Amino acid sequence: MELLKNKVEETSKKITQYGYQEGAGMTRLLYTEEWLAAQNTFLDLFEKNGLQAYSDDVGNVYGRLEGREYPDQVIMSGSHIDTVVNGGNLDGQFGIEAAFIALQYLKDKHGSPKRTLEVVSLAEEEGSRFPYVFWGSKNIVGIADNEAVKGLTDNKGVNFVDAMRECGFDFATDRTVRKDIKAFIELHIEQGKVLETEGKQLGVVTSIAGQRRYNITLKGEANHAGTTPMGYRKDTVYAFSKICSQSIDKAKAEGDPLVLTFGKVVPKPNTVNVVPGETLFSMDCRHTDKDKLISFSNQMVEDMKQICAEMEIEIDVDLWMDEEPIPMDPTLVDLIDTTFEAKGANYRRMHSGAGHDSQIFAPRIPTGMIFIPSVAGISHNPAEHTDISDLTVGVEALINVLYELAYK
Ligand code: HGY
Ligand code: MN
Ligand code: MN
Repeated sequence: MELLKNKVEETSKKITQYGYQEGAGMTRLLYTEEWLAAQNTFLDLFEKNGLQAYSDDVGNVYGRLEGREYPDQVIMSGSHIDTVVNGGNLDGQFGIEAAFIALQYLKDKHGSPKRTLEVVSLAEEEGSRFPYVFWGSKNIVGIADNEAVKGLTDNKGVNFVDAMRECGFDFATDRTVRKDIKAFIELHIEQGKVLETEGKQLGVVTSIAGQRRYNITLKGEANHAGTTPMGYRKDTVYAFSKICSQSIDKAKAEGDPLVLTFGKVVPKPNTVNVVPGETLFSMDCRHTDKDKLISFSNQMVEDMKQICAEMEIEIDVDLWMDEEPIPMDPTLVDLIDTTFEAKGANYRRMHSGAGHDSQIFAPRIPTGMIFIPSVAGISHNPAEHTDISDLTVGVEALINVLYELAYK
């Protein structure tokens, strides 16, 4: 365990430096300089540690340990290299580090596997720079929407394709779709507090909640803050505040596991003495039940249209992400469970409220996820933390599961 603990600390230091800012946490967005530096560092680490290192057409990075009996059967493990703005250095990043450390350990201890093992550093999952999610994993399974990304710009007006080309990736659309992946295993921090509250060290993920994300624009009328009587205003921040308050109250009334978040609110012109004529805001709605997710989010949209009609404010609703709840592969869930049982691990089965690349792989490739605890359940925050002992137990758990899949 000491060896694994040192490897975790050593690898984390090498990657965290790209995108980390003292007091502001991690910001490593798709196709930025720090994103490219982190991907190149993983390529170099994989190369230097006996793996065949390569990247694909969109910048996913792989380290391959060829199988001696079934080289065309790939057991893949990894996660995403991108982060949210001002997030932590474990969400995504640790799943790649853990897979890399696991492959090194397995190679050193058991030699070549029967089936090929690959660690993957997925290009993008969060949707933090451009309003498109799972760009890395969707390209691997061939469902990326090229038309959807072509016109996208980030909040500085940089175009998606230009950003991609700046990192050396052409926007070719005939990309290779992987058909050789026989299982995908993702180790990830829980980003909630179930494991910590119950004193468990590991989670066996059974399903991933569905999520719908919207960009909503309210158009009222910009006007003078001093000369416009309250009764004559078309104030979009006021309209947003009504929408937000009513929606959150309804979400609370609906109860767990439904969650509703208005994470981004941008009034225009965002000036102290101007009645805000326009407000752009986001809505993120999630549920483990597909029908409830659809009915609740549709109702929220109807409610906001009603509020806007009463206030004579225009509303435009763009549903740009719509992922239904996804079960993990039952055989893999059982395999992970029995492996943990056999090792006397302190674990429980649970669903994931957070989205993950595993939900893109799962309908197409047998997929399983392993959780480790998040201190105080905090994530998407510079305070995101997991104790080194839990990180190390997570790597060990991943080693045991990958051994079952690739060496037996
Ligand atoms: O938002 C999520 O659930 C994930 O962190 N992308
Ligand atoms: Mn995240
Ligand atoms: Mn993540």
